[in-house]
Amino acid sequence: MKFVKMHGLGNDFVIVDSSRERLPPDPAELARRVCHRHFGIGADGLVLVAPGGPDAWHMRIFNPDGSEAEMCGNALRCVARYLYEKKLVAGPRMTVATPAGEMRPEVLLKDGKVTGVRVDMGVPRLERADIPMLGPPGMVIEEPLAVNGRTWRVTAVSMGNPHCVIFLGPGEDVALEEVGPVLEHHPAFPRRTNVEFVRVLAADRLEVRVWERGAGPTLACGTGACAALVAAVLTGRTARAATVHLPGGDLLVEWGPDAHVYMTGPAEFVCEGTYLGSY
Ligand code: ZDP
Repeated sequence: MKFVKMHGLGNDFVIVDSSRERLPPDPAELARRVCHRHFGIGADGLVLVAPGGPDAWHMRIFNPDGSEAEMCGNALRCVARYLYEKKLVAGPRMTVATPAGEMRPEVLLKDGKVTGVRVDMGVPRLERADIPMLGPPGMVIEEPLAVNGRTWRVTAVSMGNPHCVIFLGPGEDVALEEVGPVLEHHPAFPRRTNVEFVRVLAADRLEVRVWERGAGPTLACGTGACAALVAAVLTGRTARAATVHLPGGDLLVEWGPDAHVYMTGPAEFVCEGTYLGSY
């Protein structure tokens, strides 16, 4: 199986053109094996791409635990650069269909060189049932949720995939490895959830740490950065555009007047090769 490995701010992916490889109908086991850091290639996700029309591709993403995610921001930037540099699309603008809907990435160029990728991530969904989260209808804004004897105030945002955003006060800290998995599996989230701990540094700067559903702590999460900005705007903490500092680097996130969220950041190639393991 031929693959390309890429990363966006250290959130790394194995990308496979599923129209050219014979893959199992259920890629869960393949994802678990390929993503494994010691027994596989090592990645935060397995991304399958396939052509779906002129300058339109499909993308599916599987977490290291084998579960399928509806959306993935960092992988979208990687896929856009991959399609552009491998000349699988005609130009820098393209459409990539995900289980969460059609996304529109644009490869940014300067003097013919790729400097980054900007993605129209679509309109965030805020209705509780759309997260999905259990409870009465309405938005989930700083709602108390008890975990391990401590009450967190959670704001729930769907960027196609579920996010639970928690703001940390100055000096307040959290043991991500302890709280992350409990929130990920909290019964309030029937499809589990990604978890973001957010510190507001300024009206245009956020610091975000992510516990990803099906993956654990990662160096960056594109949809998580978008969810954090949306939650910060909803709670009056920031303006509609902010730089989001993640452990792996920075993303620019803008919640446009058209209600779409735009994410801009890097996408880098690591290597390409042939996976020789079994699956
Ligand atoms: O929703 C999920 O299950 C996530 N683990 C998918 C991956 C999200 C990602 N980190 C991103 O950048 O949006 C890749």
